[in-house]
Amino acid sequence: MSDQKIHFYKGPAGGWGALKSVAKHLQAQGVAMKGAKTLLSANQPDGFDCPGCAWPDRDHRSTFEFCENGAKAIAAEATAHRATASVLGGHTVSELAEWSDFDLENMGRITEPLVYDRATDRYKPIAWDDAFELIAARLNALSNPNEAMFYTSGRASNEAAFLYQLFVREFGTNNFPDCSNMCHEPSGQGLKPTIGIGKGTVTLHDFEKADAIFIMGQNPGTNHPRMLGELREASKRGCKIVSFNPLRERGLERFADPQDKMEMATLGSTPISTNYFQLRIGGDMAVMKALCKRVFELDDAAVAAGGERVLDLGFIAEHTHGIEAFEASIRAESWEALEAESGLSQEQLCAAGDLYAQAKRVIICWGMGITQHQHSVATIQHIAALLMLRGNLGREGAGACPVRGHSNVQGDRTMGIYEKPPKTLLDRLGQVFGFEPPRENGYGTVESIQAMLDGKGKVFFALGGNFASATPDTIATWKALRNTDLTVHVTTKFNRSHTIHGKEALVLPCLGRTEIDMQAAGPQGVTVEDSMSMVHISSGMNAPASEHLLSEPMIVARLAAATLKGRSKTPWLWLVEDYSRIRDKIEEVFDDFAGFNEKIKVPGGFRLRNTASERVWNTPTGKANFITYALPTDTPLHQARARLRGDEKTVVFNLATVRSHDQYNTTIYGNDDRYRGVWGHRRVVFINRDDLKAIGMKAGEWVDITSVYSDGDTRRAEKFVLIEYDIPRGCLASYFPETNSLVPLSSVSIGAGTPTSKSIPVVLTLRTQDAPLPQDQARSVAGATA
Ligand SMILES: Nc1nc2c(c(=O)[nH]1)N[C@H]1C(S)=C(S)[C@@H](COP(=O)(O)OP(=O)(O)OC[C@H]3O[C@@H](n4cnc5c(=O)[nH]c(N)nc54)[C@H](O)[C@@H]3O)O[C@H]1N2
Ligand SMILES: Nc1nc2c(c(=O)[nH]1)N[C@H]1C(S)=C(S)[C@@H](COP(=O)(O)OP(=O)(O)OC[C@H]3O[C@@H](n4cnc5c(=O)[nH]c(N)nc54)[C@H](O)[C@@H]3O)O[C@H]1N2
Ligand SMILES: [Mo]
Repeated sequence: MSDQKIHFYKGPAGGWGALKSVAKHLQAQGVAMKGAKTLLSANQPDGFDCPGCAWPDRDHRSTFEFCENGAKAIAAEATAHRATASVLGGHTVSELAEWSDFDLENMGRITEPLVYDRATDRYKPIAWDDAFELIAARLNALSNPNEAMFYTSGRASNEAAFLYQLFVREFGTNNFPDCSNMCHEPSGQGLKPTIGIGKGTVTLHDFEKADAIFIMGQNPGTNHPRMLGELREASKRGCKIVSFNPLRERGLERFADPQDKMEMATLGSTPISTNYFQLRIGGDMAVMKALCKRVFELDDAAVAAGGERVLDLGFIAEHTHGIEAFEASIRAESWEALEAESGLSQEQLCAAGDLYAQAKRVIICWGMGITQHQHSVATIQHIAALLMLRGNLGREGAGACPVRGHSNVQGDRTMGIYEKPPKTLLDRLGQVFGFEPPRENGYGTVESIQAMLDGKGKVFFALGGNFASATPDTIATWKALRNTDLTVHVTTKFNRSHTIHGKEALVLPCLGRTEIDMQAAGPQGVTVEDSMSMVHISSGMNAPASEHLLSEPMIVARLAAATLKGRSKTPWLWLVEDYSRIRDKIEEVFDDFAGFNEKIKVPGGFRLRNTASERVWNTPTGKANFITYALPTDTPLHQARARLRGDEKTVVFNLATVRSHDQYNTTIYGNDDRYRGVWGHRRVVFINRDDLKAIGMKAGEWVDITSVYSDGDTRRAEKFVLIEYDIPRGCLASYFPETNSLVPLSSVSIGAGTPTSKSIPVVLTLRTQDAPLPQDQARSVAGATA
């Protein structure tokens, strides 16, 4: 307990704290020397793409762009620790299942393929050929290809993803649960019908030109640290940076660039946000509506005064559809309702609207604080609408910027990892590879879990990720996975999902991004697409963690060759001798990749065509569409509060599950959350001081969290310590994956199926048996001073 403490983090984001943290992580992974060299190759023209996040690289310049959390991700992969077959086989899987995520991960890189042995309850080595034959036999024995699910985590390269989707479709199904289903799916689903493309429209160049950058529901200081560099530059030249976040986040307040000698020497830093709006969790649609309402009001005033119009009438007339109905719906919303749902006052909302209207060029960025709610799709359509009102799309310095998570999650989708494939893609695949692709839509993530629960999903195959930990409704999901006949995980390290297995189970170790990928034609590079549609090559430079590892493209190719023997016309093993052959095929299927192998020779690669940024609208109307949607007043939170009204003692809170500074999704690097002032803890709940008083609890006391849904099941997460924090009343925050058990499978965003991990109605109950933390340690004043 002695190393567990809570105290205010006074420093800026970045700075010396970041450098110290990296040194610690490199040392812990035993990679201090090799690690330093490895870090210098991150995001370099001849180096590898950092597996940390999907934020683009600035010009691939020769200086190393320092990123603390990128460094941690790289150190985790380049670790000197090895989970050899004898290390893993030294424990039963039941024993390993009791270990923490941190301890599982910390065993290090897996060195050879493993198969679960039921008799001894242990993983033991298996030859690669035998592993592929086993999977092929089980897949081919299914009564229907749709009984198999093929998960992807967004680190898979374009080459691996392309082969994977081709294999799965030749096998006969579109069941592609994907991490994207839990992540930015609503961004794609929201933007596609609105602006005709399911991606963001901006590039880094636009960040240099914007007059205002709005950041909604995103914590770049932790999750996209290199973005802070752009924001810092913008802030220095007077660009307004307007944040909407229920929590005070250090990285959105101040940033010291570890590469700026002056800032480091003087302990100086640059303020990031010029304005910080602490809205209520789930209040973003109300905020977007309020900003639109303000724009209409300002425009009315301009008309009355005979001044310059606030609406961009030219853009609206030429490029959009549906303004009349949209305007009517916005004008009909009352300020009272918008205040109640956003948790911001009319004055604050109007001030934010004024900031928007005063800026000529505006970028709106968003992250998981926007996408993991019931009404995320509609919220994102309102973000697009707000941009459209002033022509902030397809023009320099302006646009939509959904900030993607995994380093190639956007590329995987581009390559066709999608459970609802467009007909054009299937037609093309069929032509190029000479087969008849399955035409019915497949399962996404939540649907796959349901299918496995219902006994309809019998084989679960994962290309990366940690499905058992990343998904909601933990008890149901684990039951689903255990209900299968076979689980297979392609992975770099041992994780929770490998302990929650089917009747048979395989763990197949692959090369990581940082490693040399040697094939028949020599060392191979792979390609990735970042958040801004830039595609470039990534080549590893470290010796592989073990001589038995295969690359992901090779694993997919050998599996396909074994499974589709005699049925497939695709030259699987020939394609992986030289990945430029795979890229030639990608080019044959996707027109936007014309000249692929040539284009990636240019340092920094090339940008995929982005129609919306050219003001070409691939929508049924041929225009950018204003989509109207009434302010929701019947969410699970409203329902829970209505149901428990009258019960004086029970307060229903809205809980958001977020990332700490020391984790990469389900990979836990450590137990500190430096910028939020938490040290040595993960089981914490951030709560407002006045709420603590109202429920008669104190900071440092321990609680259980129970979610309140109407399906009759009780979902509880136990033993969390209360931390006083600068967060609006009625709102709580806690870390994922510890709290995933609270979200039922049925609670998903409308139109995208994303689990609603950022708005969980919950109640807190005191645990009396746990000794409270000392008061002074549990009182966090983080943010309160800003
Ligand atoms: N180091 C590191 N980097 C990562 C990751 C990681 O785990 N670690 N994960 C990667 C992945 S896959 C992703 S998707 C991204 C995730 O990056 P982010 O989108 O930054 O993810 P989160 O930490 O989930 O939380 C986002 C923010 O939303 C705020 N928030 C919560 N609820 C609401 C709300 O209702 N409205 C608003 N406006 N804000 C809200 C939270 O306070 C938090 O600051 O990062 C990627 N990069
Ligand atoms: N409650 C709650 N749940 C969430 C979220 C949330 O905010 N709240 N966020 C959601 C989001 S945004 C996402 S993207 C998902 C993430 O879901 P996933 O992508 O499934 O999870 P990760 O933790 O990123 O996966 C980490 C694992 O990937 C494997 N791995 C690492 N590198 C490689 C590699 O190069 N190749 C292969 N084959 N494997 C590798 C390692 O085994 C590691 O343990 O979680 C979602 N779940
Ligand atoms: Mo994500």
